[in-house]
Amino acid sequence: MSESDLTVRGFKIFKEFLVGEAQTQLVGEVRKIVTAAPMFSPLTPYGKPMSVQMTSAGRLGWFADRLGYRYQATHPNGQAWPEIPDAVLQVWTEVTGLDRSPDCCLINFYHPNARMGLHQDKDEVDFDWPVVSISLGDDGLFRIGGTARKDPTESIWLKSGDVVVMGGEARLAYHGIDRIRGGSSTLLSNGGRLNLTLRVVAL
Ligand code: MD3
Ligand code: FE
Repeated sequence: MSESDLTVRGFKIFKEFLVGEAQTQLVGEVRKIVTAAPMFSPLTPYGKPMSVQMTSAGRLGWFADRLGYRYQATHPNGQAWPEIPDAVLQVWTEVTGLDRSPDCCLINFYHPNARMGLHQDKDEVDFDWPVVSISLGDDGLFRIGGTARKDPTESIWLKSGDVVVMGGEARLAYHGIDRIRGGSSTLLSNGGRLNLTLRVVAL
């Protein structure tokens, strides 16, 4: 880790891990994935669409409808998800040092008015594997709590190119995105924030 990196409650934050051309390259990879596997807004169990749009790459993708949250091997259009791009796998390897590749690269897109409520990621089989998040585009206000919903939270702005590793105790921490700072980045021509989340899902 470098001078500007920080650890907040077990969240390892690599500030601007990706700069310049590396960010542009990842956006290009995301565009290819979205062409093959279009973004959709999953339904919450209450039947209301989430404000975040998403799609996935990898062996398993995340999906939600009235039946609940789950990983599945196909996009809602019935096709297999695209492969996780090598440039994305390279980030995973560099920040985790693991031999095992992630099963899922969830791609979340936030319009400036989108948000993601405080939640835990518990749909995976083994919480010993870390989760890696890559932020691209507009700044997002990331809220981090503890392992109980009532635990106090603190907020940090994630910027384009920041990479976060959630391992150990942080793996089951409550977290969410409260706000997007629209117009804070020119990386995405139509604005907004992309987040790539890499996870080992199953054995
Ligand atoms: C902390 N996404 O997709 S990434 C999600 O920016 C999600 O799109 C947010 O929370 C986003 O589930 C936050 C950071 C993140 C991802 C996974 C985590 C934080 C996490 C898993 C455990 C603890
Ligand atoms: Fe999450």
